[in-house]
Amino acid sequence: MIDGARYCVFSVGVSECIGFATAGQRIDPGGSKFVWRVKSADGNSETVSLITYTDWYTGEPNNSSSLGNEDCVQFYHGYDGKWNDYPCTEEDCSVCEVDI
Ligand SMILES: [Ca+2]
Repeated sequence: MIDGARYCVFSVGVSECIGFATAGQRIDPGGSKFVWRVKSADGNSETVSLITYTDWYTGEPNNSSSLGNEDCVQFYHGYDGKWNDYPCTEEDCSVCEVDI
């Protein structure tokens, strides 16, 4: 059986990804407050915590997309892996946590 987290790591090569979705999400539309929304392993519960450490790329978060509000957080390859806010509706590679 392949679990979702491991599958996303091994099915998509890192070199194919220009950005990685995270669990970060804006909570004040157009503002600068973001939280981590992390689901439990069984998916039945969620932990929400205010993001206090940030690593935004210069000028981010800018909420500037023509596609809609940039309410999700990604690690963006074009920004040396620093953070970018981008539309939650955009497909992206995933950051996964796996047991080792
Ligand atoms: Ca942005």
